[in-house]
Formats: sequence, C-alpha cells, structure tokens
Amino acid sequence: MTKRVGITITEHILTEQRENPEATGAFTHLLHELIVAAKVISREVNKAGLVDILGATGDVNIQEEQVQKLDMFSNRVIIERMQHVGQLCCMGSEEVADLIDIPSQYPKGNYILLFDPLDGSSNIDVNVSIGTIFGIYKRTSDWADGDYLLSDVLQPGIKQVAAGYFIYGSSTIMVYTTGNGVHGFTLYPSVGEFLLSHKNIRIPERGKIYSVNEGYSEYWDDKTKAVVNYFKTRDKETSRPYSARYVGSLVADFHRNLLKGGIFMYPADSKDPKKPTGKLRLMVEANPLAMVVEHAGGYASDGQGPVLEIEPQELHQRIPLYIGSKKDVEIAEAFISGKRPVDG
Ligand code: FDP
Repeated sequence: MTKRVGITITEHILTEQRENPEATGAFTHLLHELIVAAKVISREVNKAGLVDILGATGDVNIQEEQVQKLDMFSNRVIIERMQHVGQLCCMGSEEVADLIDIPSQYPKGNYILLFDPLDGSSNIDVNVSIGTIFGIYKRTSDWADGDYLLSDVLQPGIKQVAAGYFIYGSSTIMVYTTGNGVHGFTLYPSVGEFLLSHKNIRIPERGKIYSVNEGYSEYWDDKTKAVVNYFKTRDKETSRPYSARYVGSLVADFHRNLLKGGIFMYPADSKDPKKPTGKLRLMVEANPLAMVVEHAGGYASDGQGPVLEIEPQELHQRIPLYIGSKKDVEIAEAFISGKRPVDG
C-alpha cells in the first residue's frame, strides 16, 4: 500500500478557500505566488556558502543597516514575482523607503503585501536561521476613487487578512494564519512542496524561555530591567528562573518560542537616539508575528497595549516588542505600563 503523502500547502489553502463562500480565488493565487518566491529564496539561502553571494554590498538600507546581498536578492524576487500577480494594489518592503507601486503594464487588485524579505540578515554569513515575514491587508478605499491611498496601507495589524513567515533553517518552514488557526508546513526539498507538519499550533500559556539582547541592558530604563529580572528570579510556582535563548534572528527566536512557549522582547532603549522605541518595525515585523501569535493563543504588546491595535503613522515605524506566551507578555506589559511596581 502506498503511504499517503501529507497535505500540501496548496491543498490547505484551497480547502480554506472552499470554506469561505465569498472567496474568489484571488487571495489563494496571491499566497501561492508568495510561496513560489519563498522557495526561490530558500534555494538561494541553502547554497549561500557555495556561491559568491555572501558578504555585504557596502550599501545601507533605509533603516541604516548594512545591506547583505541576499537581502537584496530576496527583496527583488518577491517584488518581481508579486507585481504581476494581478491581486495587489501596492507593496511595502523593509528594504525600500517608499511604497512599491504595481507597474502600469500589470493588472491590479485589492490586496496589499507588506514584507521583510530577509529578516535576521546579520546572521546570513554564519549559517544561522533567517526568514521572510509577511502581512496581507485589503484596501479599504473605493476603486472608484482611483489609486490606493496611504490610509489603505497604514491600517492597524488587526486588519490583516493573513500573516506569516518562512524560516530558512535546518529545514524551510512556512507558518501562516488567515485567522483560522496557525499552521506550519515544512518544505520537502526533493518534492518541492510544503507539507503540513504543524497543525493548529497553540503556544503554551506560560513559557520557560526569555529572549532578549541582554547586552543592551545598560541602555534600558528601570521598568525594562525589572521585566528581565522578573524572568530571571527564582520562583517555584511559576518555574522561574526561565532559560535565556537569543538567536538574534527575530523569526528564529519567535518560531522557537511559538512552539515551546516563552517571551521575546526587543524593548525601547537609549542605544541610538534616532531609535528610542527600539529596533523592530511595526508593519513588516511586529504586526505579522502578532497576528500569528494571537491566533495561536499568545499575545503581542508594545508594553502599553496590543500591537495589533496600534494605529500606524508611517511604513517604517518602529516599536518596542514583547511577544509570546500570553501570561509572560501580560507580566512584561504590566511592568512597562506601570501597572506593576518595579519592585513588585
Ligand atoms: P537583523 O538586524 O540581523 O536583520 O529586525 C532585524 C533583526 O535582525 C531581527 O531579526 C533581530 O531579532 C534583531 O534585529 C537583532 O537585533 P540586535 O542585534 O540589536 O539584538
């Protein structure tokens, strides 16, 4: 008897589409093309040590960070693949200062794709997991009013219709949600398909791991120091102290904590006066992961309230991020927002 091969991502998306009577197939098409782009990036990441693609280009991106060649490659692959799909009215990338219009020769659609093409890029040349993060929105303005508006893009994360990430690690995994559970698919390289490997992921309510770049503690305020101290303090009832794990690749740190439970933090700090709200970007990093974590039973906060409710001011806005197991993030939020005294 032949063993049944697992459910492919395409089959999964089509099943979800069939369950939604209003679905036209546009979204399925969009997601399918994004998956193809990720497969191309995955292939390139996997051979990164074999070809002369490693190393910095010498340029700096809009965020004033070193741009690695693979970042640029991934950015280009996604833009070129997605611009002719016909379902998008624009895109926004971490690597591009302005919104990316769909060239006039291609048809346009109702969706907006925001993405970080290669997150954790400082880890590219040391074989540490990196990833692609994406969030998808629907435009709210009327076609009759002409082209999309900035307000179509600057929607709070709660309006995302889908979000997820691809992690290029010991294997390539896609995790995504359309609001109907969080599911993980592992790329089976010899078949070239993503197969369902993590059905309906639920993050533990409380974890045992805290992830933060503690090297920057000198730049933290007392509330932030209190949060981290809390997770390091001995307490039998809550199994503290927690273990520290910090890869320095958001996708990798997030993915581990999603599966095992725990909290990832990138707090506000005084390291760079130009980035007082921390390093991570609301639209292309925090919002997509916040949607994933919330649909898996977790929580994401900027220290004051839910990330998904933040009204964005600009495409490249940065926020402090506390994300992971619900109870752990709620404790961090209580310290940062002042609801819990620093010595509490
Ligand atoms: P990178 O700069 O390598 O692209 O958002 C960028 C990011 O990585 C995240 O993936 C990661 O969590 C964070 O920055 C690491 O920053 P620090 O080196 O400041 O800890």
